Amino acid sequence: MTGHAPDPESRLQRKAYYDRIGADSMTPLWEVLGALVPHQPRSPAVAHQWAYADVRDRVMEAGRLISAAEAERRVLILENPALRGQSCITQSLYAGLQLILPGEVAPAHRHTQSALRLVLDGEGAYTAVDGERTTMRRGDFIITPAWTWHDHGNTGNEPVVWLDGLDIPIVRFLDAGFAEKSDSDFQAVARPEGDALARYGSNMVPVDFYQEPADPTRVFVYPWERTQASLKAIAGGTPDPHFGHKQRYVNPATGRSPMPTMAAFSQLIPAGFETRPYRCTDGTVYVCLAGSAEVSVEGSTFRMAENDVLVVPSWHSHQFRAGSEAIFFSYSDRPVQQALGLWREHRA
Ligand code: 1HN
Repeated sequence: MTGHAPDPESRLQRKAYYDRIGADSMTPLWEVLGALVPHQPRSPAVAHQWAYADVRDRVMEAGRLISAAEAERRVLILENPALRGQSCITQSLYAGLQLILPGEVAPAHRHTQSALRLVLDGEGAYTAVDGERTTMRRGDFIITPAWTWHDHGNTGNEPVVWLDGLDIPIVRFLDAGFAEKSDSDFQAVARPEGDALARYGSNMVPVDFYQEPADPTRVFVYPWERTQASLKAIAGGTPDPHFGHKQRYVNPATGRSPMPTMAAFSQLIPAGFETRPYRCTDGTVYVCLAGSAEVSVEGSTFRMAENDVLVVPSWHSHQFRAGSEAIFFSYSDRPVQQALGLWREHRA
């Protein structure tokens, strides 16, 4: 941290000392202090785009190599190029592309990791969460809160692909992971499709229903139809200079994020609109759902088309420029940072 380098004699003495204390599992703070407490976030992750046109074939190839049942989940993990081997897209988030073919089931299990899905491609799949099935349609944002039973199936006649977002690295960091498999491949259907949305997602909740702030929402599907209608309706107004028209998904019973560890957002960038540079401490995974846009991240430009995925690491300044009107989904660890009083943003 001091500007001057030690003389060779001191270096040798210190090195020998470090070796001696190393034998007692100790190490000097002063050699690492700057890296431990940086002036501002210095994420080891890099900005990176996965163009769906390029990766779709790779995903389909997996469908010829292994069944969903054998794989348990047939997923290609999107690994940050700077964090290879760690199964993560940022230091705190996991992302993957999951494929389910006609007639397949991904068997029921549950785990303490929370999951979100964004449906990208194909029709005819369903997912079941704690006894209720929902048909997966493109653009639907679906959640699987921690420790809820979930299984997926495809009763249609085309492959279905969605993006999985999980808080795996957070749970791993805390060494708090539990998981179990169900005895049967799929859960018994306990309630008709649409039940949760009717009970908890229609501006009302059951009369005696109250939740704690960290409780996940009982609404487990946020249909694209509703998201799109909301964004289109507000797009007539003045866009925010940094976001265009940006909404956050909430647990309607609390106003908090749908799950305690991950926030999700949907935003419409009007045609021809350019957002001002923005950065925040939550590294964010963006997916282009409609239209196309250029996103510049710290000087690199990514041309985003439908179903493309882009990761923007913590404190990386980014800016959108939409040719045609574009809609982006995104998710991040923001609720964790906010709960801990760590979250910051900067609007240039
Ligand atoms: C999982 O349960 C799913 O249920 C997807 O679809 C990806 C990655 C790691 C651990 C569990 C799913 C997963 C996962």
